[in-house]
Amino acid sequence: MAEHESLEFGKADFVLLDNVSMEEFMANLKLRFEKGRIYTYIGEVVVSVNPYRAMNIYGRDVIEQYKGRELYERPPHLFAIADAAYKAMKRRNKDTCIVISGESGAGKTEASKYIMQYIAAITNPNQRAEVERVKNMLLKSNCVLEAFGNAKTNRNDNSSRFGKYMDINFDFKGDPIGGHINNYLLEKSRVIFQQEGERSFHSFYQLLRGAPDSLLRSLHIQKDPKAIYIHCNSHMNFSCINDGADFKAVADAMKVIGFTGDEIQTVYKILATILHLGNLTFGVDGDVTLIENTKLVSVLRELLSTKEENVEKALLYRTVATGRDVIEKQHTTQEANYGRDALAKAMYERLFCWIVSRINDVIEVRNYDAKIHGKNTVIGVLDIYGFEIFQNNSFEQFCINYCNEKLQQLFIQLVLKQEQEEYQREGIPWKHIDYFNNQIIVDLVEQQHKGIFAVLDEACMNVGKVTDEVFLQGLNTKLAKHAHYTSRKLSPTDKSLEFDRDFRIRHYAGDVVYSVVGFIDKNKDTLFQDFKRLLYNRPTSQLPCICYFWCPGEYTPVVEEHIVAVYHHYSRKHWLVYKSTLCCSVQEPYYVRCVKPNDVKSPLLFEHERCRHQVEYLGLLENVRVRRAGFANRQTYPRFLQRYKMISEFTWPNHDLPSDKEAVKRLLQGCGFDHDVAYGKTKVFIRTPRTLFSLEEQRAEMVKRIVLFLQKVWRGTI
Ligand code: AD9
Ligand code: MG
Repeated sequence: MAEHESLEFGKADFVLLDNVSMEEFMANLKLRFEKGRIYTYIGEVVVSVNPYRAMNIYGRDVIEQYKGRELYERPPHLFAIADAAYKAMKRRNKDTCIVISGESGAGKTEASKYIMQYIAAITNPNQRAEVERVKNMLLKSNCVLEAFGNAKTNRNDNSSRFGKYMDINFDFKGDPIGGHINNYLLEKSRVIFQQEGERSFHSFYQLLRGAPDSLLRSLHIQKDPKAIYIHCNSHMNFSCINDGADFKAVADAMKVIGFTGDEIQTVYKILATILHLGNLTFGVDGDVTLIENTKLVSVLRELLSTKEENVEKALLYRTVATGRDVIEKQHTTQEANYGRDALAKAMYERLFCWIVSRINDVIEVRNYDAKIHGKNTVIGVLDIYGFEIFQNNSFEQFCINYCNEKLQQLFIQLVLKQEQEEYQREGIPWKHIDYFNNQIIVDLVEQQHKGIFAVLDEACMNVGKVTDEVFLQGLNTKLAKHAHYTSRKLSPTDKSLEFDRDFRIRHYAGDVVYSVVGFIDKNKDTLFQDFKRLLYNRPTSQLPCICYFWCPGEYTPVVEEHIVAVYHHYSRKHWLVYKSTLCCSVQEPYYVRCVKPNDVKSPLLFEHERCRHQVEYLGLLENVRVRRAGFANRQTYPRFLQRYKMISEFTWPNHDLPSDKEAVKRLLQGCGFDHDVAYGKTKVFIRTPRTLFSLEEQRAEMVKRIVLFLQKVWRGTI
């Protein structure tokens, strides 16, 4: 527990509060925020409040203060948690991960970057060139990922629109030797549409604002273009975002990472292609659908290095199978519009995945020996998009908020549930601490047969025309009695449900009204095969990377569209399953819980109600209660003895007591720590970290004495 700080700054660990009540918790959080102390512990969990101003607490000098120190030795900081995760990995030779959560704009991405900077700064004391290279790549990759995966939303000017799990691999010395980035579910609909006040991905504006005139000319883009996809001009300029400078920084970062000049040019071409696609309009002549602005077709042909007629054909026709025949069917204008937008979204998504895979190529653990023989341990850093509520919430918010439910479930399982269950199992006297378990909401979404995803998937698998309304009816039938679900139909008098298309989920973090419009379409995520053919076939497109966008196995010349659809929602589900199993079973998680102090990005404003709500739904008070009544550390008796037996004459070199448990008791009584521990059936539980720290110190002292003694024996001076 961090006790060293002056009380003027409040309690550095919520566990030290005189009374664990919401009032005291909030008073402490507020006091610390106002005094510029943005981090506070709950044991080993860091609670962070977004300062919305540059803090002078991340420099080299501060890093030095945290390096190798115990958590409670220094004021609370992200660096301390990063160090703890790093130490735990090294000491126990075990994978660890740092899970960062909080709503949109609470400071997760910034936290993840500081954590990575810290790890980069404290490792590789010998300046090995390969390790330096890996570190540099890991740090540089953030800038590229943010350019292509972040956007301004109404909640956050630099909002992550994808989930990111970054693994850093370490060799036996504890130096980073590689890494891997998993990206999850990019919000690609943003490519074609943004809500009022929001922007598309930064990359588009960076190109328009930062690219030299010659480049823009070659892409057939004017400086202030009318680009429908990014409803240009009105949203180009945000004082807090410097697109022009960022363009250069991202290009430099890409070069450092190893993107070739050709590849970078291709990236620009794809961005330009997408902007041009957005301006493409369709009309009809009799019953023939045609492209109205034909000049754009030749621009697209040039940018995609393909044939003009191929572009036109892919935009206006689709190949379908009818029985044994394969025919080319003309799109209606509506279908053509749909196809164009789907192509733009798919291209951007593939571009993003390709960029991530190129980064992975260079940061992957290279050294064969390190991979096969060496002890290779991992620290993972999970930074996803935070819980969000907008004026209009659709499928994207639904997926993002579900993802946050899963993360909360993970926290509950590990911090609140298993912890308490272990005390009970071990026979430690324990009064159960109650908390809200959001499993019920997770089930609402993912339960087999009657969860929202099940109903949605069933609707999408239906070959006939199933509309969003029919899907909503399905939900109403299956979920009518669910406490966390309702809809306009089920609650006709409810004022928050304005339209027939609305349904509402009572999330752990608040009520969200979703509009069902577009759910089926977005879940199906259909992309006409003809576009894949256009871009995949090497003779058709000559661009260096675009052919990798669609690998050969991913489409067969004529597949019924719903097969493609199945592929997509399976991928949607898999990533969530992967994430939760990953963090749950293999690794030991450390938590950073981010709080957003206000909705106006002010460094001064601590909106009490807003913060209280977050503290409540994050379960922080319950976390303090469990932590306070609980124990900081636990170890099995044999393991405890193995490490500390040398500090007691009763156990060194071996004990003759009836059991290891008795021996541990004797040892701890001898050290005067008996009052701070509890003896379970198989494990000893240590209440405060200070006790453990003191045991470690005594052990280190003893090791020193033993070494000295042995040296004397060897030299024959004894
Ligand atoms: V989202 O779910 O991706 O929309 P995040 O990631 O939680 O969200 P982010 O880290 O992007 O939020 O923080 C939002 C903004 O708050 C940043 O752009 C900074 O302007 C500001 N911020 C956050 N943390 C810090 C900090 N430690 N110091 C200074 C900060 N400013
Ligand atoms: Mg973020």
